[in-house]
Amino acid sequence: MKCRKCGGTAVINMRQHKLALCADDYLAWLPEQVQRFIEKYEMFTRDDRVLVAVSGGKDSLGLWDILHRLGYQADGLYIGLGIDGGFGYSDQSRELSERFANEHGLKLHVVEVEQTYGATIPELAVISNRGHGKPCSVCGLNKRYIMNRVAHDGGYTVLATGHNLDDEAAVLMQNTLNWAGGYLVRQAPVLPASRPGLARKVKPLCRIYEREMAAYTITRGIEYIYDECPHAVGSTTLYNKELLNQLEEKRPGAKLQFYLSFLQAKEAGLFSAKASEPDLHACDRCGQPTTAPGECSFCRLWDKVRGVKNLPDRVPASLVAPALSA
Ligand code: Q46
Ligand code: ZN
Repeated sequence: MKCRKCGGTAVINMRQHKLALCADDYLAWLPEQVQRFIEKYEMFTRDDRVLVAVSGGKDSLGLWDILHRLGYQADGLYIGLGIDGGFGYSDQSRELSERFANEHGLKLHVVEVEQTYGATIPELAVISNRGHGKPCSVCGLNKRYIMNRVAHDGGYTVLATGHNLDDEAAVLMQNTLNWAGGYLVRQAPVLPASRPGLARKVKPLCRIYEREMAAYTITRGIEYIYDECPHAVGSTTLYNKELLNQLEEKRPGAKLQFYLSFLQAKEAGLFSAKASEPDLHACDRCGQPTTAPGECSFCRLWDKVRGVKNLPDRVPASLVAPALSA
């Protein structure tokens, strides 16, 4: 297969775009695409300070690399969840994130949940008895909270995550199967900061296929963790991704079409945001915006754990080391 731009040997063939490219042209093409979507969805500009949530995986490291190459001010945030899975999942992912930051001279904030708050995510799931034996619900709650806190404490205006098209299409499929109106209204490339204290959330890779990100990171020589989080095994999201891949196999571009048609339908007013924005106020304990009366769900979760584990009260004043905050 030949590169459509230069006639050299292609490293990737994207059937949905009818486009095959060689390594050099691909490494130039993908960031151009991402730049196009950043502008199209008005995600951020070069004046914004962007915080990229990095997990050590191909999507988040690839995103950080692309934003850096495009000239954005992008720092990283790694959240240590304390997940082992028999192969040191969290340790490995932290090491790869730190290596990438060091090699590129980039700033990485690290928040270890256990050191900061007193328990690992799997421990927290057992103690709190939430999530039916799966740590994903407490994990999601902690990640969202810590990302918001670091963005706020460090003065970042934008929080970028590495969700790719496959992630977005799989979630969209689940939300559609459930006709989960509230989630469908909020699923978007950009979630504006609804209140001071919340950063704008953006997904610059929402139109990039997972295999395109894998090809990018490999071609760029970025080392990333190949294994998924051990708790992702058997998840509905992975199952939906498989189904969508089968569809894509028969109809190249089907996944992209599914997602883009959804965005267009939203634009045309198919889903109304009438479902009223929930009222936010400051948590009594930590001050982060919350919809819950009194303390936010993060603080209530950790209160419970502190009681069981007899931990000292250790809500940190800031999650950003003073030397790192700008
Ligand atoms: S939620 Fe669940 Fe993920 Fe947390 S415990 Fe692992 S699979 S990392 S996106
Ligand atoms: Zn709180």
